[in-house]
Amino acid sequence: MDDNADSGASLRRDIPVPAAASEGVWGSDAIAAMLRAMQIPYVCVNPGASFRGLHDSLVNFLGNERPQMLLCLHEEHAVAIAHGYAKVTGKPLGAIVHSNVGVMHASMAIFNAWCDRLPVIVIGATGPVDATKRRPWIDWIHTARDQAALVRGFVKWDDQPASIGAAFESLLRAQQIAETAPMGPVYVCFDVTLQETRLAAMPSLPDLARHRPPPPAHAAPALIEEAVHWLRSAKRPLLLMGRVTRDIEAWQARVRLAELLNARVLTDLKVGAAFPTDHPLHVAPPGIFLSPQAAAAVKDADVVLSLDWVDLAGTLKQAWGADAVGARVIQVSTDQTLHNAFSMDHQALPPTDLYLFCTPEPAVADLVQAIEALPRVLAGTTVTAAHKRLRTAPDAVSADARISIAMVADALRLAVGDDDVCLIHLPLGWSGEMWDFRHPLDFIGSDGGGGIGAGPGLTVGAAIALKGGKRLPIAILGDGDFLMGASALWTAATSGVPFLAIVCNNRSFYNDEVHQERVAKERDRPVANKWIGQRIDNPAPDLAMMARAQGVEGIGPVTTAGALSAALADAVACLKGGKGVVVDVHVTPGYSASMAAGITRSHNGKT
Ligand SMILES: Cc1ncc(C[n+]2csc(CCOP(=O)(O)OP(=O)(O)O)c2C)c(N)n1
Ligand SMILES: [Mg+2]
Repeated sequence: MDDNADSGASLRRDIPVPAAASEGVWGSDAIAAMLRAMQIPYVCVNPGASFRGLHDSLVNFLGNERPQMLLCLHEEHAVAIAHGYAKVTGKPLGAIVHSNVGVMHASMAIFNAWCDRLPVIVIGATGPVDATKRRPWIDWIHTARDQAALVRGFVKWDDQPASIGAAFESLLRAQQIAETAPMGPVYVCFDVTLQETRLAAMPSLPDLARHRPPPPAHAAPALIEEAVHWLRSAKRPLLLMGRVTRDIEAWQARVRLAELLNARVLTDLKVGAAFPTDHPLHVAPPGIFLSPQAAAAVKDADVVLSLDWVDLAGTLKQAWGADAVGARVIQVSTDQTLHNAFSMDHQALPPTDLYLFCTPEPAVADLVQAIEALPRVLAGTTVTAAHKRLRTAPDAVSADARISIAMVADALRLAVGDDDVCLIHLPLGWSGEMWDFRHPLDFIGSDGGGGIGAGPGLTVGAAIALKGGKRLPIAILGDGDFLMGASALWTAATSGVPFLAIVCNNRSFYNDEVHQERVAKERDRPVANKWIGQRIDNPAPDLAMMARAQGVEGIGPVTTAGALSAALADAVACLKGGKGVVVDVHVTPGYSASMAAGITRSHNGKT
C-alpha cells in the first residue's frame, strides 16, 4: 500500500489509479463535488451498497482527496472520529454510513455528539425509494420509509432530498445548521437512485460564500448593562465556565472578566478546559460532579453567572437543596433551541433572573468591554487559592507497589516534560487536581452523552486534528471504554496518525461495581459480590496485543509502580516518533468520594 500512498502532515491517503475521462456525469458526482466545495477535508466511512454511487464518485471522480475517505471498522467509530475532530477544531467532518444498519450502529455516537453540542455531518443513504427499482431482498431490508426517524431525537436537522438541486440545498443547510451554535450533528440521506442517475451535465454549484453560518449573536446592550451592574455590585460573584470554544482569545477574555470582577470560578470535566485551573480565582478542582468544596462556593455566591454551564439547575440544587436558590442567576446560553421532547439532556430547568440569549464568547467580550469602560472598583471579596496545587514531585512509593490513576498522572507529567499536551479523554476515576489546564486545548472534555466506547474514536479524531502541530495528543481511557471501541485505532494506523492512549485498566466496568455496592448496602446484601457481572478478567483481555493487532504499538501490561515511568517514557518517545501507541496500565480500582457520591445518588437525591 505504501507505494500507493502519500504521507506527511496530511494523512496517509490511498491514491486511486486515474480514471479515464468520464463519458458521463452521475448524480453522486455532483454530491461529491458539493462536499469538496463545502471544504470538508475528510469523510469517515464504513462502506455499504446504499452509497456505492457516492463511494465511486469520491474515489474515481474526486481521486479520494478533498474530501479524503477515512475507512472505519464500525459506524460508531466513524461518527466518534468526526466528533473528536470537532472537539479540537469546532468544525464538522462528514461521516458516511450505510442504510438502516449503518445508522443504527452510528446512533450512540450521534447521541454523544448531540449532547456535546458539536457538529458532525452524517450522510446516509437508502435503497431505492421507488419500489420498482429495488433489488430482491437486500434493497428491501435496507430501505426505510423514514430512516432519519432512527436518530431524529438527537440530530439538529435531517433531510432526504429528491433531486440534485435539492441535494445541494440540503447539504448547504446541513452545514449551516451544524455549525450554528448550539452546534450539533445533522443527517442527510441520499436515495441510491438519485446517486446512480446519469446527469446531462454537471450542474453549477451554489455560491458557498452566500450560505455561511451566521456570526454569533450578541445580547441586547441593556441586558449586558444590567448584568454588569449585578456582577459589579455582588459581594461574592461566581462564574460557572461551561460549554465554550477552544479559542485562546476567548479564554483570555474569560480570565480578564474573572479578574475584573474578582469573581470565583468553577470549571467542569464534562466539557473542555475553560479557565486556568491553577489561577487563584479557580476555587475547586473540576469534576464530573460537584465536590463539597465546589458546592460550598456555589452556596456562598450572591450572583452566579453561568456561561452555558451543563446542568445549571442540578448544580444549584446540589448547593441549595430544597431551599430556593439564594443567589441571583444570570444564564448565558442558546441551548434551549435544541431542547426537544425525545431526550432529557436539557437537564432540569434552572431559575434564571437574567437571561442572555447568546453564546458565552460574545457575552464575555461585551461584559469585559462594558466593565473596562467603568471606573475600576472591585466589589468581590478577595479570594485566595483554595485548592491543592499539583504535586510537583510524585510521592515516593516502592517499586513493586500497585499503580493508582494519580500515579499515572504523575508519571505522565514527567514523561512529557515541558511539551504541550492535549488530554483528549480522561477515565471515570480521574480527579480534577491530578492535572492543571492552562490552555483551551489542554483538555477537550468528555464524550458528551455518557456513551462508553467513544474514547478510542474520539482519540483518533482529535489526533487527526492535532497532527502536524506541537501539542502531543494523549488520551487516558478506561478499559471498558477501550474494549468497546478499540478497533477505531486501526483508522489511525492506516492513516499514519500518531497518538498515545493510556488505558487505566482496573479490569472492570468499575463504575457499576460502585452502583452494586450501594444497592447491596441499601438492601443489606453481600457487598463482596459487587464484582460479579462487572469484572473483565479470567481471562484478562490482552490490551497491548489488541493494539498491535490494529497496527499500532502496544506496551504492557504495566503492573507495578517501578515499571511505570519507563513504560510512559517509551510511549512518549514512540508518539514523538510519529506512531500510534497504547499502554495498558493495571490500576487499582477507586473513585474520588465526590465521583462515587455523584454516580450513586439515589432517586430522592440522597448520596
Ligand atoms: C454504551 C454504554 N453501555 C453501558 C454504560 C454504563 N456504564 C457506565 S460507566 C461503565 C463502565 C466503564 O468502564 P471503564 O471504561 O473501564 O471505566 P471504569 O468504570 O472501570 O472506571 C458502564 C458500563 C454506558 N454508559 N454506555
Ligand atoms: Mg474499568
